[in-house]
Amino acid sequence: MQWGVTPPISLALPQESEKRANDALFTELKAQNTYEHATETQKRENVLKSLQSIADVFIKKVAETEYHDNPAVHKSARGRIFTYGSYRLGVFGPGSDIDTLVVGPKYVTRAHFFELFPGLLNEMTPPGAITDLTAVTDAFVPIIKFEYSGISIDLIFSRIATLTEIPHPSIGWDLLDNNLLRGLDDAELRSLNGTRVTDDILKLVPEPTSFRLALRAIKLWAQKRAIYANIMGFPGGVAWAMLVARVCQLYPKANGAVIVTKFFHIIRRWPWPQPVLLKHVEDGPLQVRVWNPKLYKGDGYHLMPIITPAYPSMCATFNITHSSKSVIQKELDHFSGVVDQIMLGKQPWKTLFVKHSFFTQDYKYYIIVNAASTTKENAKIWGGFVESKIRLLVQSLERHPSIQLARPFNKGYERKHRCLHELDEWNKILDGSLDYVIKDEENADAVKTESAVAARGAETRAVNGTEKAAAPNSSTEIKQEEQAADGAAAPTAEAKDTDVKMEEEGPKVVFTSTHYIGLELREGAKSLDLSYEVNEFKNICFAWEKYEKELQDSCAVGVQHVRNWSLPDDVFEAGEVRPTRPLKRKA
Ligand code: 3AT
Ligand code: MN
Ligand code: MN
Repeated sequence: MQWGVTPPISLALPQESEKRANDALFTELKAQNTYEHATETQKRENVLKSLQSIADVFIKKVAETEYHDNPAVHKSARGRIFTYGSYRLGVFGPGSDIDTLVVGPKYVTRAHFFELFPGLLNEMTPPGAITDLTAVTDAFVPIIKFEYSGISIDLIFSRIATLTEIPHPSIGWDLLDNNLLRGLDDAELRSLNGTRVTDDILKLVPEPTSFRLALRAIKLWAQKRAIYANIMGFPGGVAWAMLVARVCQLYPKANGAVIVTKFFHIIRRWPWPQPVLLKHVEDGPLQVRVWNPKLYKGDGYHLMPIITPAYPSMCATFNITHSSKSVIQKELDHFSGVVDQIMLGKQPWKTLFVKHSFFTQDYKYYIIVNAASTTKENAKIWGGFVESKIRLLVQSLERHPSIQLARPFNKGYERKHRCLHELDEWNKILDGSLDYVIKDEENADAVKTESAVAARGAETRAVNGTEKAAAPNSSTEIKQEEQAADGAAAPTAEAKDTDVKMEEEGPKVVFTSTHYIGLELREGAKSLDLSYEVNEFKNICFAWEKYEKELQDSCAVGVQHVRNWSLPDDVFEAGEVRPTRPLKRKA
């Protein structure tokens, strides 16, 4: 039998040494804390059982109002819970959420879900069990998020428009039948999609145990290397899962350790933009778009297409940019050598999971994008929006003739500052020097520009327990620069502990979320003017309707560049060596 779209490469069973390597991998993954304790997993199962009961009551409630004169409908009214994401794939760790889907019959709508489910959650669980509940009705995938006994839950809903009754729990039922999608709107289709894709992936791998072990290893590796983040233009969890699944199909009898090794060798040589497919792309009963570069020009631009198996197939990696592709390629090349050493017993598995050096070594120049707000709530909304646009900035930086590579760090930093300025000045302050000319470090003018950046950074530093904010003073620029060198425009880590106190006293509190983009310049590029790219990016941010209507008075965005030695303290971990400024030649 053939798994996937080509015959297997090898049907070999693991050799003794490969079995030992597999055991060692399992041991290392446990040591890296990627597995949670069995009692915690039991807790998750109980939570899911409870959610199933709540879903049944929810559907019954709707049945009673919509069909009050039809007891037959009440009697058979029930819902069904499915999961997707890492929980469904069996690769969740201690910090994972449970991605959960509630499915109801045709008369139950998303509006019912948002109206009734939060109340039922509170009524049907012990007091205090449900916390931090937020409902996002207008999201791409509408969602209710909450913590249930300390476990994060992402809860989404879809009805099945062709069913008046959800099958009895004694009947095995999945969502893989394409006809179940008939009559649904886009949000409902997307809500069903997560479960359909994960279920399909599991069906399309020959040996789930090997798949899971290998996927845990690859996910941990990708996280450690900062190349795991869909929103930032790297593969997300589903895309990494599909890559590993494809390798499993090519080596149906291999164990996890062998899959990991083959993963690096196969994916490193993948003839992109040829897509990674787990099965042939299916046609289906709906008038919806299915990934097809022959039909849709846009699909032809995907650099590393990894295609979801379930109808309607989509590209899970449409976000990938030239830079992220080249970063991923470099990582694959390097670690293909490392895994070979590991399989030869010359290196331990932990060398695969070594941390990235994004801030410590990789770049000389960094772009800093700051989204700021005077309220925590708006900071979340505005920060999320700005984050979703970083990729566009990265793509426009990539088009700049002097830039070889622009790599966003995979996660943002949330901070809290005290600011001596009114917010209307923040758009300027966050920009640092207000110009984006990066010049050769020998150039005296450039050094001056950078001091200005750093000095402005100093003005906006947060106050921590030991240090009060230095009032800005342009005549002591050099001194402030020194101060700021260890924290330009960023507070130190301790600032978080003093949050409460800070809010009550003194100057305005400003919340920021900050993203870093590492820049590699083309050979010979001595100076670089990024004002066009930066303004274009800011205009995109300022053009957001919600910003214009609601956020303008409380939110700001700024972009600055810094040298590696001016990065803030809190991006470095204890024991990491931060870049230092080379000693200046006295002229
Ligand atoms: P964790 O173990 O939870 O960290 P995961 O793979 O389960 O890993 P998520 O819970 O973030 O990751 O996501 C689960 C799925 O939800 C993956 C994807 O199908 C969907 N999803 C997550 N974020 C988004 C998004 N912003 N837009 C669309 N789908 C998303
Ligand atoms: Mn998850
Ligand atoms: Mn989730």
